[in-house]
Amino acid sequence: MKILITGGAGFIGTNFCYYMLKKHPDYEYVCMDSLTYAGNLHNLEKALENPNFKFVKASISDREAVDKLFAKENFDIVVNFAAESHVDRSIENPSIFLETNIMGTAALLDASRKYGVKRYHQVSTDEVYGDLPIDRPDLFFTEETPIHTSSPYSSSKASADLLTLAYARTYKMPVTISRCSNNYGPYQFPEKLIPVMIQKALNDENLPVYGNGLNVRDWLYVDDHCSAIDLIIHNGREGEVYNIGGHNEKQNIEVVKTILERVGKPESLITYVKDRAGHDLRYAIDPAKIHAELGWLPETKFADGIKLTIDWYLNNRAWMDDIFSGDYAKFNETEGGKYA
Ligand code: NAD
Ligand code: TDX
Repeated sequence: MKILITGGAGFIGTNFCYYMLKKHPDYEYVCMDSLTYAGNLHNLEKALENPNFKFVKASISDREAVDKLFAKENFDIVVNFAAESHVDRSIENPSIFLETNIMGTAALLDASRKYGVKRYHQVSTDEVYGDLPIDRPDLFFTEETPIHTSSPYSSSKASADLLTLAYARTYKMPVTISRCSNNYGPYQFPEKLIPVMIQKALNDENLPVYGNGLNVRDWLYVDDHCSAIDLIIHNGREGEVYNIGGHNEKQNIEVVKTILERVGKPESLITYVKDRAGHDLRYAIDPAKIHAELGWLPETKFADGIKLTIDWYLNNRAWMDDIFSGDYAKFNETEGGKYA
């Protein structure tokens, strides 16, 4: 079995590479990543020691490079993590989100079709459903919830989902889609809530909480996302969408206070700042379908996962320093070039 993992030098992709190498050591893996600011080749150093793992520096939007790779490798499965993933950046500059998330997905779908890939899996997000009211804890996103996006990011992800489903219907392509809630864990880039707060707390800097801090996110430890995708690509039904989430809803302010307590820093560091434009109020996944069909359940409770995550950042301060000094980008540039 040969699997293409796109976006494997980013947060979830990196965790997925290690999860799969451990779970299916006999498979062959190719990671394709263009190493944007969110990609970090250092993440994959251990994986690259494995003869079954290869890295290719290329963009999913580069049709020539994509075609060349597919022609050479004859993939059985494609798992597309590659994306621009940060909502705030999409508000500042939507166009790269459309280019990567929509046109890049289209290029991968075309190559998967041309070369007869047996399963194309699109990694999507619960943000395609928009948001839920804070005062209706009885409501959850199901796979039947209408698409109703709020940000350029979520709109680009929804577009990619619709394209993927259109290829399933029109060309009878064997596709699956997963829509996951907020992930947390090792290797998350320090622009997302949890690593931002850990990093600032460790440096005694103010912790910027958007708006009133009462927005709710449904947190999933990254390995639980990986196990769900592993099940879907092997046993999920073609043409289906699966929601992934573990009933771990927390207000942002609760998450921030938990981090401060764990690292022993005072709540006086919390600073309320201007709210995000169009800020989604609440995300909450109903994972009944993936549980019923594939037997998936998350293994890590938030209380345990957040400890594991904070400990990882404490034990890997060099990883964070390397990002803030900009050294990782230089490494991506020089080392990444060797894999072009
Ligand atoms: P990330 O930003 O940490 O990583 C994205 C990776 O994609 C980086 O390695 C980057 O270099 C690469 N990339 C970007 N543009 C590329 C291109 N044109 N060609 C090749 N590679 C490119 O993102 P993440 O948080 O790991 O998210 C991975 C996927 O999961 C995304 O599709 C995202 O929409 C989805 N998702 C994320 C979350 C979450 O909480 N982080 C939740 C649900 C779904
Ligand atoms: O500094 C901050 N302060 C703050 O209050 C940051 C970075 C975020 N926030 C808030 C905004 C959100 O309510 O925390 C919440 C989480 O924010 P992000 O980490 O930016 O994640 P979110 O916007 O919820 O989107 C994430 O989950 C779904 C991922 O970034 C997406 O890629 C994924 O699809």
